[in-house]
Amino acid sequence: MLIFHNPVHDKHRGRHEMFRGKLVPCHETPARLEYVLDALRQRGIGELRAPSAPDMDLIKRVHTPRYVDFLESAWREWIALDPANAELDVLPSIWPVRGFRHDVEPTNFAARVGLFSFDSGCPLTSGTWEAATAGAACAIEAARAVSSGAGPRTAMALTRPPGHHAGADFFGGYCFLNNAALAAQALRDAGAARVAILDVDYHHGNGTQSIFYERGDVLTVSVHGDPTTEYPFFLGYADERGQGAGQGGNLNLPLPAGTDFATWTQALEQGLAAVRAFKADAVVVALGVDTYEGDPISKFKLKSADYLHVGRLLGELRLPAVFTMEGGYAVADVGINVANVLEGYGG
Ligand code: Q9C
Ligand code: ZN
Repeated sequence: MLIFHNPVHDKHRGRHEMFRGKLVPCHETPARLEYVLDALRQRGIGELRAPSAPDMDLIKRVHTPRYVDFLESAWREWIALDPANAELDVLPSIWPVRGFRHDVEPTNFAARVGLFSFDSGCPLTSGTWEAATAGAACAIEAARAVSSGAGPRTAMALTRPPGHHAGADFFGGYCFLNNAALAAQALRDAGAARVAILDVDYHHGNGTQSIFYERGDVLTVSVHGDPTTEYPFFLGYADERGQGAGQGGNLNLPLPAGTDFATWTQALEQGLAAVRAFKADAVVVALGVDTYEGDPISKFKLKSADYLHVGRLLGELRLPAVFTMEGGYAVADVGINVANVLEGYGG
């Protein structure tokens, strides 16, 4: 297995996220990835690779050009407003909800931050652009590596910030560029006619779903906490099945908070059955380990040893596969849990 590791992930370093009227320290920290790297090294899992330059053309096909341009210039604009801003993160404070216009792009910076985001828990920092684009490069190269007939059939984009909440033109949920969607598009471009994305993060992969909702060539499946009570609340329900050419091409498997491994596995099996029925040529696994019993912001009950079994079940698909790193906030155990998935997966 090839592991494309983002060497500049730690340039994205949020200070605070808004929670119940207070700014609290970010859950999504650089240490998360260091624990994964340590666990993989210790157990001799995978061959580490560094990515080369990101394919901006591909990024601007999955995301809108105006959103990508905004991300690229956001930090510069922020500090141009006031040099003292260099010590602060960018957080949105106003959003165009129902009845407001989305076609106009105000020149005001705060207005554009709101236009391109959906929550106040996702700080944009001085190095967010550099880290997110290098992460996108990891995902794209992982996809290209498993597409070349001779090479290994499994690769991982070991990166942060994560990606699955980011849509074509918005950030949120600690995500800026949708690495899983970029990997899926790169697999399509490299010749896979049908690609499935299987999202096992605790939270619904709203960004990924929205990007492919009207497309028939990419199946999106997500097993997650029921959005009636769990973030991101406004998407991820079972009746969202896709639209137009994408009709039937989205499957949501919401589960109540408190779900244990036995019940979670039944949902995963349903997801795997959908991937098989779709006759996917390749799969992208959006791997979040915030389903762990010790996760501070999530409510499923998976134990570390369960992740070996998760890996085995995913491996039974026997498809070229790209893993992307999504959530998981029990920082010291994230490494063990991710390494267990990859060890169980084999290859
Ligand atoms: N105080 C991912 O797992 N906020 N994103 C939760 C906690 C958002 C999670 C509030 C959670 C986003 C990639
Ligand atoms: Zn998550």
